[in-house]
Amino acid sequence: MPKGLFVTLEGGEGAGKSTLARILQTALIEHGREVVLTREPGGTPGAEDIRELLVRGEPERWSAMTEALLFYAARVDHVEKVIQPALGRGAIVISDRFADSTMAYQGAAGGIDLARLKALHHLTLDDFQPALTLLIDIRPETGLARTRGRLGQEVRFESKALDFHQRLRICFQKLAADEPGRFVTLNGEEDTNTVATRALAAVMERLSDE
Ligand code: T5A
Repeated sequence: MPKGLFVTLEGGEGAGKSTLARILQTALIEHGREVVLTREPGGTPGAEDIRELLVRGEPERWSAMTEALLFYAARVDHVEKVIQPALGRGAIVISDRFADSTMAYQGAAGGIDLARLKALHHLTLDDFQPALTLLIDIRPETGLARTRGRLGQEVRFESKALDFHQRLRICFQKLAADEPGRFVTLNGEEDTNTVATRALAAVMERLSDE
């Protein structure tokens, strides 16, 4: 049986994570692998309910700490019920966002000390982390322009001021620099095919290492 691989996609609003996740899923299935495509916040019925609380409503509806606790409540359910079982049966799990989003959004951009968020992670999930994180790095102006005019009500985070989005970009870049063994950074300003080709190469390299 192949070994499971946990891959996460991270980046700011409109970076292209969902688009890339679908392309990777198709490509890896063609390589004969079971692929579980999932997302945060969400991925289980209970976590999707928590998502509704988080992504709708006024930008200042919750404090950053309340958000972090809600994200971790959803994350524990997601890890226990979807991610770990899939890894256990040898699947590749691709999650559109995971814990690095909490570090960037609630930490650097939201003002919570990263050490406190790391302690929350450890308390709830021990040292569980992705084997590979693909960071799609993009200027906030480019990403937000892509999502502008989108239909629907899930715009709570997109509605925050530009400096919030700039802080989280810098945080993602720093997280990647701090853990070069886990992160691969992709230039999200490049066209979709180029981003996908680089991403698939990174996943295949990681699979060959396992
Ligand atoms: N959040 C989440 C936290 O605050 N803390 C946390 O711990 C977690 C897990 C989730 C929100 O919750 C916050 C972050 C988020 O604000 P979400 O719906 O998952 O909400 O929001 P996003 O992850 O930002 O999803 P988006 O849909 O906004 O962005 P994507 O998935 O990065 O972008 P995508 O693929 O939908 O693409 C957007 C558009 O750009 C085009 C696509 O066709 C699409 O039209 N596109 C490209 N165009 C040109 N070149 C490319 N390379 C392109 N790639 C995609």
